[in-house]
Amino acid sequence: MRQKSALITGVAGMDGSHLAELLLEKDYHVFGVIKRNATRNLENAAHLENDIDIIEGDVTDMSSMLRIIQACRPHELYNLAAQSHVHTSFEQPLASMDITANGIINILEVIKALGYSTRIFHASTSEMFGSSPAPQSMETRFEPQSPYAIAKLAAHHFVKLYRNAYHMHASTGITFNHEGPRRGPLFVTRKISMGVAKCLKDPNFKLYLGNIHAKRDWGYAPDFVKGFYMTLQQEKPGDYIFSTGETHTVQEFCEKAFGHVGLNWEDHVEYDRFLMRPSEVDELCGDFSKTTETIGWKPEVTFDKLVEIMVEYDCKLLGVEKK
Ligand code: F7E
Repeated sequence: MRQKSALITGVAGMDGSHLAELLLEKDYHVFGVIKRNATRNLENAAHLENDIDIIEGDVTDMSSMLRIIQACRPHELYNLAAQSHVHTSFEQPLASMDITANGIINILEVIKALGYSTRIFHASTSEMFGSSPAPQSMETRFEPQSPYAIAKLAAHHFVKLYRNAYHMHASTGITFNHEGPRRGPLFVTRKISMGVAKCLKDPNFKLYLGNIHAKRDWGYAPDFVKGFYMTLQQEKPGDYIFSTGETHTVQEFCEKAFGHVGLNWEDHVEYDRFLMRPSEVDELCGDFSKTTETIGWKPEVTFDKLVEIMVEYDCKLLGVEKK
C-alpha cells in the first residue's frame, strides 16, 4: 500500500506546524503549502524543512491548488490557511473573505473535478457563533460578528454543501480558541505571555490591551490538531466542536500569567481604546460532548497549565527568570 500522504495548507502557522509533526510521527508523507513571500519565511514550520515537502502556493488561486493537489494526490487534505486575526478582518474584509472563504471553495472544486477520494478537513471557528449565548453546541445558532466570522461561516456551509451534494468526504472542526507558544504575537494570549516576560526584563514595561472582559474558551493547540487528525480517520465525514468547556476572561488570563512569575497584572496592564473591535464576541464556551461521543476526542491541557506553558516559554526566550 502507498504510504499515507497529507497536504496541509497554512503549514507555517501554529496549527499547521503541530499537525505536520503529528502526521510525521504517524509516518505520513507530509506536503505543506506556504504562501510565497520575499524572504521565504517558513515561520513555525522552519524546523520541519527537511522532513516535509514544502510547496509554494496560494489557496486563493485555483490553478495553484490544481497544480499542487494533482502533483501530491494526497489521501488527506487539511485546510488551515486563513486570515485568522479577527481585528484585522475589520480592516481587510475583502482579503479576509478571499483567503478564508474562497480558499476552501477552490480546494473543493479541484478535488471534485479531479474525482479524487481525498478526505478533507476544514478549520471552522467558534467565532461563527458570535453573539449566541454560551455554552455553544452543534445546535447553537450562528450569529457572526466580524468579517472573519462571516467568511468562515460561508466556508463552513460550502464544506457541508459539497459533502451533501457531491458525497465528498469533507469535514469541519469548529475550533474554539486554542493557543500555545507558537501563537502569533498579536493574539491576546501570546501578547500577554510575551508581555509578562518583557515586564520581568523591564519593570517599567506597559502592556496595552483592549477589552479585558471578553470571555474565551482557551485550549492547547497540540490537543486540537489531534482532533483534526481523528476527524479524518472516521469512515463518515462530519462536523465537530473542539473546545475545553471552560471559559475565562482576558483579565483572568492576565491574573494567572503575571501571577505565575510573582507580578501583579494591575501594575503593568493599560487600556488602549484602539484595540477595541467595532463589534465584539462577549462569551465563548464550547460543548464538545458530541465530539467525545462520536470520535473519542477530549482536551488534555487545562487553562492553568496552558498559561504556565506559554509564560515559561516566553520567559526562557527572553532569558528572564520568575521572581
Ligand atoms: O482575542 C480581546 C479581544 O485576537 C481574544 C483566532 O484564532 O480565536 C481567535 O480569535 C479576545 C477578544 O482571539 C486585546 O477583543 C483584548 O475578545 O486572541 P484574540 P479571537 O478574536 O478570539 C478564534 C476561535 C479564531 O478562529 C480566530 O482565528 O481578547 N483582546 N485586548 C485582545 N485581543 C487582541 N488580539 N489584542 C489585544 O490587545
